[in-house]
Amino acid sequence: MSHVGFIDTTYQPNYNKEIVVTFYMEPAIAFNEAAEAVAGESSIGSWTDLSTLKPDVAKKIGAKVFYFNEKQNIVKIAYPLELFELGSIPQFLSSVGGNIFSMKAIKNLRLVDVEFPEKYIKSFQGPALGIEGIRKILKNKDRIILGSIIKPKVGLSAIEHAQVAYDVWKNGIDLVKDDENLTSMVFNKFEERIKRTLAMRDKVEKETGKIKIYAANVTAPPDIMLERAKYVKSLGGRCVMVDIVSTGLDNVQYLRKQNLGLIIHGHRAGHSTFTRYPKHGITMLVLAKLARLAGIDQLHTGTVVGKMEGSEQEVLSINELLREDWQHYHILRENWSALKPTMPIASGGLHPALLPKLEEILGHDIIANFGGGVHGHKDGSAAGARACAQAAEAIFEKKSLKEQAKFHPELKTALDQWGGVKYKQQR
Ligand code: CAP
Ligand code: MG
Repeated sequence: MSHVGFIDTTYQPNYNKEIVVTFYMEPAIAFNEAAEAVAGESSIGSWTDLSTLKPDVAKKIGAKVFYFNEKQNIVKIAYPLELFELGSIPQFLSSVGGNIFSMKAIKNLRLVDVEFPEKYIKSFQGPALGIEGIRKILKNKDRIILGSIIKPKVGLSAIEHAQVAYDVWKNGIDLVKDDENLTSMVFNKFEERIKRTLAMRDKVEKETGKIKIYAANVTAPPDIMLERAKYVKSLGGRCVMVDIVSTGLDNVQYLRKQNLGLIIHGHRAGHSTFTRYPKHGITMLVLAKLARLAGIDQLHTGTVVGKMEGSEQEVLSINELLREDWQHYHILRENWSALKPTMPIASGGLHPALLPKLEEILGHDIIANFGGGVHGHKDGSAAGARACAQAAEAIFEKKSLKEQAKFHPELKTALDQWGGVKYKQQR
């Protein structure tokens, strides 16, 4: 029987051949013993030495704790690629996102970041269209893309839904989306909603000469999800939306593999069940990396200024990762150039008065989504859409919203209505 030690602080990881994971760890036993247990359980080890584990195998594919800092609660582990099945997010999560989170040896454990070798990144399809593809479809090179979630989340009939979509598209919104919990309801069946909403899209495109996108929520068990995505495609749809946490990233991979040529819009409802508590779980950054691998073209990542939790530093680092080929803050250790970039989506509590600050922090290469900030406008959804478009126009022309509102009554009303609505901003 051989004893396997998983700690070697003299070890230099090979970023081309190993997946390097950074954990935040609060141990329930001695720090080094807990680190050892985490590395073992997530790779080849057990709670005892194993007669079946050959020393040469242990040496070759055992994980290595190459750095730990007890004061900062940081553990860095290098995992040889042989421990992973290429192209499989479920297998990755069963390893480094698996049993280790249940062990009594730890009080808290957080998967902070993962650095993937190029070979691993290349084994995934990534986005079919990416930022360039989305901008090409919309013929919009450099402006913020304006989106609107039809509200109420659930409660409109298919006819009403399609009419509201028409109203906002007609008045300056580029992308209309279903809400995360709107799938196929007794009073708003999926097929009817899609048929009617896409018919309205065609009508508005004819009337305005502008391209519009409808992100139809196909979230469902995989067989039904696929049927629905094919239905969207058959009616000339350009985009489907998937709730990536509740549906599962494996199902996103499955949908992407069908090569339907559709934009996949990733809604992250439920991510905070494991991303929010700062000491335990998996960070949104890691989820975003997995979403890009799986093939999400556009992903909700937060607003900083809106109603959802997420600090400026966090949202910026996620957006940078999604957009870039190389990850700057890793000193060029991770090469994502094999996969197309994913477009970040800012959503949650946005209204026109927040748009300048949003642009100042996150830049213009985003989709800005408005739900209540369009459909809560005192004069209705059409006026709400106009107010958003007027605010975006002002930003593009480098004018203040106050100046713009002098000649744009819908924006003026929105500013009067919501100018005072500010959420706590996290640095
Ligand atoms: C926004 C939204 C989105 C959230 C998701 C909602 O509506 O439709 O689902 O933005 O959060 O249901 O809350 P409002 P995140 O514009 O009316 O707030 O993007 O942070 O994942
Ligand atoms: Mg929503």
